[in-house]
Amino acid sequence: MRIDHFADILKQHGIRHGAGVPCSFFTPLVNHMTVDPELDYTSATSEGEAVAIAAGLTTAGKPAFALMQNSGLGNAVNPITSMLYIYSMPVTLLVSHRGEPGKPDEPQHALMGQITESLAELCGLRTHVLDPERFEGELSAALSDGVPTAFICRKGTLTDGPDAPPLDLRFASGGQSPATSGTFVAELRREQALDAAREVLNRGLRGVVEGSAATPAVVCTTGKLSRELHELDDRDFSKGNRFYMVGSMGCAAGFGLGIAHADPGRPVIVLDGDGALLMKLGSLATTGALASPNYHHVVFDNGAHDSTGGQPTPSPSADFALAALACGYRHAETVSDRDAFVEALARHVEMEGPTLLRMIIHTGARKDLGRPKLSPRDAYLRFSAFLQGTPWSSAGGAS
Ligand SMILES: Cc1ncc(C[n+]2csc(CCOP(=O)(O)OP(=O)(O)O)c2C)c(N)n1
Repeated sequence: MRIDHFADILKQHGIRHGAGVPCSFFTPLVNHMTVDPELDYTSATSEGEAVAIAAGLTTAGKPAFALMQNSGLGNAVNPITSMLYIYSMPVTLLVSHRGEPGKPDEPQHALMGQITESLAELCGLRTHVLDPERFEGELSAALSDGVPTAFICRKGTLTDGPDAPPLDLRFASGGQSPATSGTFVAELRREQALDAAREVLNRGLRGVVEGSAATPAVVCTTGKLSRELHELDDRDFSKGNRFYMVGSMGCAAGFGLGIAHADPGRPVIVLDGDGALLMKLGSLATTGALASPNYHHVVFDNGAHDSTGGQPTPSPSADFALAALACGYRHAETVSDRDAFVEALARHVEMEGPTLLRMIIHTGARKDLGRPKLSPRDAYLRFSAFLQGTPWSSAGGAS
């Protein structure tokens, strides 16, 4: 299938964005996307991150695909099962088929080659082998049914891409330092810090949430952070600008990045945990490279996986502010007291991003902490409606 024809089908169905980790089977597509001004490709650092970025774009009304070698399907299983599947996000996956049974290939592809289709199906993806005759109809059906779908792409299916333009790269080293330095000791627990942040997070929200471009989109990481923020002021479902990620640990950053990329006019605030950020630390590099001015990363760093019992993470010796700057963020700093946090957060969302604010906190949470009562499907529909400025109608009410 000629790549220009394949790309035309994507465009005709509103897909102009993609994120991925490449496979040589997709070289024609990736090369085509670098020269076709109507298409946009983000190079992700892991296949799970690619899924998260494509999910963010799609949620914000810019349908997107995630592209990966079938080896990377293994890296993406959790974001597919805990995010695309449970929220029923209509993201298209393009998965190459290395190690196709009966065809000679490298040994590392032998097992995954045998299980690729069945693994995609087991992950809840509507799965097709990419067939030039059927692709358009199957893509159209997947998008109108609103389900996550995988197209398994065999060797030689996509052809005739252009050569990649030559790269003229400059490699940065020894940039700026974080705005704060020294040793930081926690004063607040996460819930107290979230409480202090609410005024900024809710800025621009009126009684009934409207899709004003000034209202920040707030993406909350997995675990107790989401539960606490929901309990603090969204039990009446009034905060349509919030998305609580119930699984897909580490994907809040990529998901928020997809949203920021889809709508540069909307501030995006990602509330992350140290464990989650460390799980997908490559997101810092993707964010720095994309340089979205509207992206603001806040890391609640308690040096622990607090949500699962407080087991330590290596974050006390991992300076996220320094790492963010090293990856291309425009501004980063660490704070640990309430006033400095509120001041810095308010300042960051007004700055040109990407910015990163590391707030040092204690472990610990209330014993009687509840859970967001919206079903995952409704949580997705509510947030997507907010981002697209459309009314939210519940798919089935609170769960
Ligand atoms: C892929 C994956 N691995 C592990 C878990 C279990 N889990 C849920 S929350 C969490 C801890 C997250 O730690 P951190 O991001 O530091 O946030 P904190 O709980 O400290 O607020 C873990 C390990 C998960 N949900 N998904």
